[in-house]
Amino acid sequence: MGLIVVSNREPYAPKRGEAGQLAWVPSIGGLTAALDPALQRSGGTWIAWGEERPEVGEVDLPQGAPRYRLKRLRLSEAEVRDFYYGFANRALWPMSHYFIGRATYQTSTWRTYVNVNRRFAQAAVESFRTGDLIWVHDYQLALVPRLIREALPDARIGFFWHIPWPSTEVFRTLPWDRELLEGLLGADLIGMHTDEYVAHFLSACRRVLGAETEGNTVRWQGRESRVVARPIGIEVETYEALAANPEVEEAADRIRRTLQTQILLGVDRLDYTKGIPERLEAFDAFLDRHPEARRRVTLLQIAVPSRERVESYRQLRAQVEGLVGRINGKHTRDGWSPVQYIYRGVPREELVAHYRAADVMLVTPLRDGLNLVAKEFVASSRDGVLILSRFAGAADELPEALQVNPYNVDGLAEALLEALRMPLDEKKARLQRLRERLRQSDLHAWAEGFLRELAGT
Ligand code: ADQ
Repeated sequence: MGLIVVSNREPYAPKRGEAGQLAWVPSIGGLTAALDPALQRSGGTWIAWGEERPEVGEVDLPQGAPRYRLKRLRLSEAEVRDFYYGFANRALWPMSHYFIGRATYQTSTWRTYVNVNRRFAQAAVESFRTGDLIWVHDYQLALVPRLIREALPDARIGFFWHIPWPSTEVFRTLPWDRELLEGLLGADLIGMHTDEYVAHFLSACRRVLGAETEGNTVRWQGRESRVVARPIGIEVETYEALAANPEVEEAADRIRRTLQTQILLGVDRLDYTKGIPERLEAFDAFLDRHPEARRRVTLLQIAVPSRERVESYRQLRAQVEGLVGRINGKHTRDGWSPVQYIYRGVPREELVAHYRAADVMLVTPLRDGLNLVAKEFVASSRDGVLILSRFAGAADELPEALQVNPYNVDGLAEALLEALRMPLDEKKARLQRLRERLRQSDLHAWAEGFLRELAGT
């Protein structure tokens, strides 16, 4: 039994070596880490947007010891603009994160979304052999399950929705609410990160479609789909091993020696859902209220550039840079600056060195499907404290974190004080309990568990 994975992003990206040869390098991110081993075991096909040039249509991976085929769909400039930036990232992304004020619903981008989803579905149908499992990922491809189902009525199709599923009142603002639900209900098994998202989804099926639901099952047009909460994990052992690596430890020491203060850390894609301006404001309020903390604490914010073609992301970048400048201008004393800002993606070793060096990790999204950074910190830290937004899906699984409301600047400033004053024993005990829970369901268990459930449905 083979596996067909359908996702927007490709698992390996082509890189030209100095001699002009083409190397396929695994993409960083949970999906490649989770599904590449599964595909290597079972064989099959991964279908994705071939974002990186050159225009290679198909390639067998991994290079040198191929186990499965990557089919790379070429999208035109207009398709990328309307399907990816337009509909997925200007309509579905803000709506699902409760930012309806930022959502733009346009018929033209919706049409392109439908057409591009059709192309992904067609590629999956062409690759399918009887008995294969099909696993489709995320909000860019919500229509794909139904489009495949029309061609392959008996195929086993799974879908994972990686972002929040909002309350029905918000979801219904989408002019194509029915179409989206019907697209997803082409799947036999639909996974989300939390029970709350599942409950919202079931409610949308009832209220928007008038579908019948019983427990976690939706009945619609003579078919049944099961909707389950299965939060994604991380590769706990990989992070633990990296954290214990002497070179990473040395890098962490260097970060501490350079700053010479306690370290608060933020690591995020630069996205308006991640609450970075609110975090900076809270740190500013904290320094106003506790002048004794000056020179003793630094906020290190690492932000990865993201979706820069979308205007609101460019505005956010300017806003964050303005805030960093204002706070540093206001509080800087004797060679100490309160905020250090890094605007780039960093290699995993460097990321773990930062997790390891941090006294307090600030994960304070306004809304987040799950949030892997929180889990990566827990697996890497020795005695740090995690401050976690109650609006991150991961909050359900991480109750020993200091949970905060990221909109409450005063509350966030208080949590900072509590974290910085927490006794060592308590910090270690909390981390220990958090880490035990992470170990119970790591990334590979997540992927295997979902596929097993899909095969059994
Ligand atoms: P994202 O919104 O991208 O994911 P997150 O879960 O935090 O959010 O994953 C980000 C990943 O990027 C982490 O693995 C992190 O290590 C990495 N990263 C962040 N900043 C970095 C930097 N400066 N340099 C290098 N790497 C960096 C979406 C949803 C989430 C959900 C995941 C998985 O929005 O809610 O948890 O998918 O389902």
